[in-house]
Amino acid sequence: MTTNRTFTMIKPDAVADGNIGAIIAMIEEAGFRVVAMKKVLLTPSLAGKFYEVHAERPFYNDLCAYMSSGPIVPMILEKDNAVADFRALIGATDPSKAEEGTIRKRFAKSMTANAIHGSDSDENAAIEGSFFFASTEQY
Ligand code: IDP
Ligand code: MG
Repeated sequence: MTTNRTFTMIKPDAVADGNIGAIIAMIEEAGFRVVAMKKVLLTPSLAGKFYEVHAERPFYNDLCAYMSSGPIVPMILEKDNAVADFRALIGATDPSKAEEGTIRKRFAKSMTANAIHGSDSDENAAIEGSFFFASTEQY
């Protein structure tokens, strides 16, 4: 099943660098509507819970430390074909491989500090959105 929603977080490096506005401008210019948004500071334990699927990966501890190192901006976004179109907009995980015109090409600093998250499936978009937002039906 295809839904028209995805979930994203502007990560600590991009927030600290003052790039919230520029990134949201790219997201809106690409045709996404911001359904829900806030700014939060995760504890390492909450970051670990969010990235639990990566718990066995060698970069997991660094990822949890980084994702709790400063505030992030989680958002639920809406657009036709949202999950796939948003993955295309953010670009490759490794910024050295991110395509021209993508958010990570412009803002990511490293494989870990790569500026932004994008859900990889409709199922995960729903799970990740409900991690941060109680209910978005009314938006
Ligand atoms: P994605 O964010 O492009 O979906 P995932 O493989 O789901 O990439 O990894 C989640 C996050 O973990 C990445 O965005 C990045 O911050 C970090 N990460 C992934 N692979 C590596 C790695 O090899 N070294 C360091 N950090 C990594
Ligand atoms: Mg992922």
